[in-house]
Amino acid sequence: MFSVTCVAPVNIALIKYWGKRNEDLILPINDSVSMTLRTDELCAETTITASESFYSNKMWLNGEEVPFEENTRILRCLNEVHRLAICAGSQKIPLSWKIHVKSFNNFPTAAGLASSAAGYACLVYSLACLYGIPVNDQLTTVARQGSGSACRSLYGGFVQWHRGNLDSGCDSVAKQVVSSKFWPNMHLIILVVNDQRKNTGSTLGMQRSVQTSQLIQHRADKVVPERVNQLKTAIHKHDFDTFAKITMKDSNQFHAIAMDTYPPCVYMNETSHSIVSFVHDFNELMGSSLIAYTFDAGPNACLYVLEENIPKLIYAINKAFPNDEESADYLRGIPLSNLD
Ligand code: 2P0
Repeated sequence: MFSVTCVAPVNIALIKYWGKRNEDLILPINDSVSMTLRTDELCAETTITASESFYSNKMWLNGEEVPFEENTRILRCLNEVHRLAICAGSQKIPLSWKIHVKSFNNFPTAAGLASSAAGYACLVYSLACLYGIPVNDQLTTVARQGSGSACRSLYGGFVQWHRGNLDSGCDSVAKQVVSSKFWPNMHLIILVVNDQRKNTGSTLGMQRSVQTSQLIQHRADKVVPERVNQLKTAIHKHDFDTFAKITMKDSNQFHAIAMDTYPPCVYMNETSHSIVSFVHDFNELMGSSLIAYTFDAGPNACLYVLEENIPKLIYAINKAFPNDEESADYLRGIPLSNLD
């Protein structure tokens, strides 16, 4: 019997992945860029045991058994890892042995907090460790076939998922832009607006957007390539102001496309929009962009902020959105006037 346990953190996109050109291989229509959180933060933890005595492959997610053999994405990841093990000549354990997978998320599953990214990254990384195959760009193509955004969680720091041009998908890989040490004072604060399962899952939502949005191709062809370059330059220069503006614009454009989808995908709610206004008011009051919001396929706000600005931000959040909803000025439309 062999067993491995690994953790993989969530990544939060700055330039969003939204739309596939190949549903089967999970090939995106545009590049995306994200930041991976640290391994002691929002994480999936997965233990995989392989044994000669197991009769079938099985999987448990947060303690509940979930179908394995019926899940084409899990099967594809397992088959791809087996293929890489054969290519690498690794004979650490026999490929015929069945596996049991136990995975836990330490945060709400499917609430737009990138749970599938951490989950599939962790599954594929654990399989790679189990079968003794290297963690490299090729492995990211396997995680991609579990869940697109998962390929970005195999690396730390800032990561770019290249859409690639080949039909085979072998050039649709994630690569690290810079490690987390490059911008160590970069932090992410998540304001959990709602931790319930989202209405329209990302897979279905982006499928509908590709079919019905008239804006999505313009974004993929004309907007994202330039934005990715500008964002990477801002990261390399530690230019938070530019980083923030690009991040916020890209979140807004992604949600504009979600709304341009028919029927529309409505992920942000009233509180999310209040947070957007709060961030713009805060930045205006401060004289430059000290906070960047970004929203995934859910109402929760992810706020990028440098460490030195966290106390000001927390103070302002508590003032604008006190725990007592009755006195939440911001929700009642009263703008932030000063921070005294
Ligand atoms: C992202 N999202 O770049 C974007 C922003 C949600 C909004 O990647 O169908 O769960 O498994 O490839 O990876 C969510 O999409 O979708 C996502 P599939 P996935 O983070």
